Amino acid sequence: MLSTLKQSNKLLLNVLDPRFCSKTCVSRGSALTTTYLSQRDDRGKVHITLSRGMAGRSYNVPPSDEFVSTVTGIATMCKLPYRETAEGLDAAFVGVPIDTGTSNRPGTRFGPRQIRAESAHLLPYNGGTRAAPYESLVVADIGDVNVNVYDLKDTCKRIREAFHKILATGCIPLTMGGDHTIAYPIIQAVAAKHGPVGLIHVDAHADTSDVDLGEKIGHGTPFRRCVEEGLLDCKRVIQIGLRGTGYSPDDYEWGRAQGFRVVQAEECWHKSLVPLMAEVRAQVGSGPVYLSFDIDALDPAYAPGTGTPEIAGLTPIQALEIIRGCRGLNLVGCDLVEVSPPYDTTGNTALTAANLLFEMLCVLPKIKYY
Ligand SMILES: [Mn+2]
Repeated sequence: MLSTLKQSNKLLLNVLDPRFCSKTCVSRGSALTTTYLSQRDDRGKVHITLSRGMAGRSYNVPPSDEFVSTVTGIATMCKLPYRETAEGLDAAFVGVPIDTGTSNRPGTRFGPRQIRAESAHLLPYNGGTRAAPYESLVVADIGDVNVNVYDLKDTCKRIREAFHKILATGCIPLTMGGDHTIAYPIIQAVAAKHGPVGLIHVDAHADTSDVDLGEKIGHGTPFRRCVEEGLLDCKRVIQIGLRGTGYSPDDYEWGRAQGFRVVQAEECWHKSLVPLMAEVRAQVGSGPVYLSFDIDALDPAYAPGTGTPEIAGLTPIQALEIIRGCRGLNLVGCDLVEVSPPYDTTGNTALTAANLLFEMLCVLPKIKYY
């Protein structure tokens, strides 16, 4: 049984369920109409989803915990609807649950699941920037790429093919890793659509090694592969947060020799990164740009749940300054990688990742701000 209840500005919630029958809701602007769709399953249980219509389009809005408990429901990203494909979406959250490219601690195959679980706490509006992403773009969670946990090269092929399909619909992917290997096949698909892209790469590590143990594919090599294949517009590549021990004093010089701007963590200490991001926006310009954010860019005090932590990293405030500083850029895709839940029993690393992914959504092109 399916029923849709709709009034112009005032909404009567589902009358089929006694929990909701006395509630009413007023939408936040006269241009908006909000529709609650209630569906009763075989056991008589009622399920509520919400969509918001504006200017002839229907938007997906996470259910308000004014009516629906935070802890209920299948754990999709931000409690958005699940969709089988990216068709009809402006942006989509997608998981790539692998850790087979990891050099040290494993566990990032569980990243997307825990990020989704912790994201239940996120509400629809950005209180800091006044962004209203769900009044601007049609967004959903499209699930995970069906990776092959026994074969990393086959996994890369599966990721590339999945992202070709996502990008062909015009949808912007917001990817939950997974280890950083995934950036290589994703950027292959992104560059196939957009040509060589700019890159804002936030990380403790350069991830530009040539080989590890003779292997070309791994989480330490994705951006070397991208450069070799001409997928990056190297004069529009910025790496931020690099630090820690290396193989030689010249570890970051390979990237600089390609034309990258490399901003080591020491240049970020004790500072707001707002001025840096003004320079980044000038360097990136109006061309297509991809944002790849490794959670290990943050200090392990804030994000211990990751495979290759390095001390003295960025703060969550600086992470917000970087992402919010991307507003106005022509972002064509974003990822948040390297969350390894087994190393953080508090869930804070995944909670931080969920927030950063929401912030990425809030700076995509065409987002409305109040
Ligand atoms: Mn990385």
